[in-house]
Amino acid sequence: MVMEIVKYPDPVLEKTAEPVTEFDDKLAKFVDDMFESMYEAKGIGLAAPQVGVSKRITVIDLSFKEDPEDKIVLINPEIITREGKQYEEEGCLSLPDIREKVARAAKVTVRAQDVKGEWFEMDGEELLARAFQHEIDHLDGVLFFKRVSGLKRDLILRRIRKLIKAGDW
Ligand code: GNR
Ligand code: NI
Repeated sequence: MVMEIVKYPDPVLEKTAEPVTEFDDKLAKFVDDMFESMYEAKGIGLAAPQVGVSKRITVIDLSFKEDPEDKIVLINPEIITREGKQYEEEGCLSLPDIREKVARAAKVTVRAQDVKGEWFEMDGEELLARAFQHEIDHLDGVLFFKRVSGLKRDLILRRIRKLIKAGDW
């Protein structure tokens, strides 16, 4: 089932999401629905708050191909190591058509649970490292415009306000 993606300034996007404690069929179904919604929206990642669910769940697939091999599910994820720096453009399905360069770690290791509740670790660099950091930020209620300079953030907020006023958001 495709779920609707909520846009800023929906308050769910700025809340700290709750840890997942039940690894049941309902969770597995929700994760499937998250992938379906992400592919439909043509994103490379999606966090549960973006579909209005304040839980620490995110899905990532850099390939767009719906190949089970490329699907990454992170439940209750944490970044355990960060190395280096990168500064590249990001977008967000909850901030349509807004793109800005964001400073991120170049390489990270995440520790997370899978859909069955098993803990695992995974390394990512370049785009995957960006996706890990972007999605985990969503679980902490942080949108990428909070990580750009105050001046750029004000410009983005002004643009969004204008779009909302015009009914184009
Ligand atoms: O589709 C997305 N592209 C993207 C590009 C660079 C860094 C992060 C991302 S994630 C984003 C989808 C999204 O909003 N996930 O929360
Ligand atoms: Ni996003």
